[in-house]
Amino acid sequence: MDASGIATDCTPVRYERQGRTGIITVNQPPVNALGQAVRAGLLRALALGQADGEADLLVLLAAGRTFMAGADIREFGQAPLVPFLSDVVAALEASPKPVIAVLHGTALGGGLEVALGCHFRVALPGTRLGLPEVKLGLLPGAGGTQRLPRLVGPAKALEMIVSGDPVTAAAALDIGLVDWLAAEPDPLAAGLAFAKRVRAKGLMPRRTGARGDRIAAVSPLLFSAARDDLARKSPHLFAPHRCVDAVEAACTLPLAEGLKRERELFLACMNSPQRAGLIHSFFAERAVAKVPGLAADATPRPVHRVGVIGAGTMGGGIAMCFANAHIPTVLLDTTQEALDRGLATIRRNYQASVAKGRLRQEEADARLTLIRPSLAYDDLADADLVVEAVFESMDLKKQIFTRLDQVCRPGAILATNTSTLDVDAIAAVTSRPQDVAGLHFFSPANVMRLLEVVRGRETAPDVLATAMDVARRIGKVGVAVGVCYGFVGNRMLHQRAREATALVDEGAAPDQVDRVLTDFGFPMGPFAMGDLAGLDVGWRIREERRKAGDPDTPPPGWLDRLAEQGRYGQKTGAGIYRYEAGSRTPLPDPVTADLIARDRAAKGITPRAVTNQEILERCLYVMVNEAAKILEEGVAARALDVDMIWVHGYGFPAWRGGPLFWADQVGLGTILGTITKFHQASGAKQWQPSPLLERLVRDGHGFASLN
Ligand code: T1G
Repeated sequence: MDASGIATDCTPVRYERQGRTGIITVNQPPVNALGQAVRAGLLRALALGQADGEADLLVLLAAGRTFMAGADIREFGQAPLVPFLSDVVAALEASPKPVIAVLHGTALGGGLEVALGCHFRVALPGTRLGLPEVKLGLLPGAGGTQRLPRLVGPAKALEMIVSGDPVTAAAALDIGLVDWLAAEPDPLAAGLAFAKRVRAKGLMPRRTGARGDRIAAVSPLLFSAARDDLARKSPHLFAPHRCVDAVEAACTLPLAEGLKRERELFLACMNSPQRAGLIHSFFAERAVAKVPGLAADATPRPVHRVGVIGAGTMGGGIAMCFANAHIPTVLLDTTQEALDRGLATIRRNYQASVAKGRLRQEEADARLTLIRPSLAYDDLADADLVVEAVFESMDLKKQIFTRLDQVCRPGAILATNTSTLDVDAIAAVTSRPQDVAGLHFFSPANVMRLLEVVRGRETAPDVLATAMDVARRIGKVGVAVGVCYGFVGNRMLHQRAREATALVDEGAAPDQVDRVLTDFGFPMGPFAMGDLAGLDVGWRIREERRKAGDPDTPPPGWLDRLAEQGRYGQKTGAGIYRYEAGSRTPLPDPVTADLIARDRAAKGITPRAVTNQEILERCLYVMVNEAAKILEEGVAARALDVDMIWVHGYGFPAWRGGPLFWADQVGLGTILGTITKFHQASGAKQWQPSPLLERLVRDGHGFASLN
């Protein structure tokens, strides 16, 4: 109860008055999402404010770490509940008393739309403001596409709504999105201070919806250019195109009709399967951070100093990840040349970010100084975590871990970046296997968001908890996996690569296979990816496995012939495809076609016409079947873990939700039927239906039931 004696609880919203200022506070942890209760509470509190004769203006703010971060995403896909958010926004805008929104933390989506309905907006330092709906396969559905253009102009609004990226408080002031950057540390103090200014200037409500000056005479070229850009950059995505339609409506229709058009477009997005896939990705990305079965008291160990062994492409990228998180890092290699080469690459990467305006020079310099080159293992003695990132040789990795076991302090975590080798065998050469884990980064390590956190047989719970926490701190999507050949991602990739190669053996062309997968939504197909990663990598691994007598590795074929000729892909100007000088565009190459034809002849294969549907089914269903085996073995705990590994590590389109979410959309019965058909036709092990898949089909369940 405050000095004025007025406080009414409209849980989770509260109305109270301080002096002549009515204060509406939303309090719905963790992010004040605008669920039904908050919407209803806002309307009740607003009505109280209107009725409160002592209050001449109202301040709207939120408790906790952030202003409203949007509609409650969990409500999507269910029957819509009244009051609708657009009704709340309209009521705020219509208020006869000035309403001031005070923004802190993240004012996103419906939260920013609520603020756009208010008459004045004040932001605290550090606030981020945006309309990220498009990232969920949606568009702002509570007036954002109609009011934002009226406030900041159609070009800026289009940029913000189509990208979904937030702007800073300072930028928001520059574009007129907010009226004032508060110096006060807390929203209430800032609101009361700005209320004084409004009162002093006798300011009346300013209704954004009524403004027309910024949307008059907008050239249609703005929208056609945006559509062309989208057709080039995101040909598969539905929502961004609808965003352009909605902003165009704001510039061509009166507000009421524009809002109606926005609603139609919003519902079209809501009904698009892409929305379901992207919302699954949103929640799955957060769920993977919570490792099932990891004891709540498994407290992460402190990690303030890190060591990275190997200054090659992976090691350098990994060192950048830690420096980017402001963690001092010792980068160790065996020769000064190797160190100089590694540091030069790191320096070049930072300069490229500065040149693109993504990083200030001082920040780049500061990060570079956090990476200390070294030739001496003793410099790792006080490291809290060491990541080994040398090339794939078990002997070399065992030597390194034996050395680390001697020099590193007790309690230090020893991690390997191996992508295929047995983490338990590496741990076994140390006296502390409980402190060993895998941290499998993806190339380029400073860019790719995925981090497979490999839990060995002996890995201690707090070591796993530390690794997951480190993933969060360096901005990665950490996914916990068990030990097996290729862990989760590469094990499935291996099956897809085998099927893709077999399809070419049987008659398909590499570019046909790649086109089927890019049409599906992958940024590139398996063969173009092979050329990017380097055909020598796969060739050396196959050669090692053939030498080890692995029955699973096929005999040498056209892919090996290419590598034997030194055609490693982009880095040698030719691989499966050929590349014009300075270009990364893969061009079909008659040399490869000839090699394939001769390889088929040598194997007695008469090529046949292969349909795109067969290519899609064989490349993706083999992954689904392998993923089911991985889940059965417990190498992955949940289907969503597999989904996030493929979305963040292998370019599986996020709008399809990941391979197992997608499989549920296709229908596991259909997939199992086709897998069984392929198995009967080929007898191949990879097509042996997974018992888990059979069980799910029998029980009428989907992979979602395993989340
Ligand atoms: N609805 C429901 N739950 C949400 C949520 C939301 N909007 N935002 C976050 N959560 C949950 C999240 O799942 C997690 O739960 C916890 O809150 C903490 O989140 C009509 C159509 C705000 C920047 O897209 O970007 O408005 O895992 O771990 O890293 O036009 O959350 O603890 O159980 O992410 O500090 C538009 C989404 C909605 C913003 C905070 N809004 N949220 O990040 O914490 S659509 C968004 C975020 C819309 C209107 C439309 C981030 C964050 P749990 P967190 P964080």
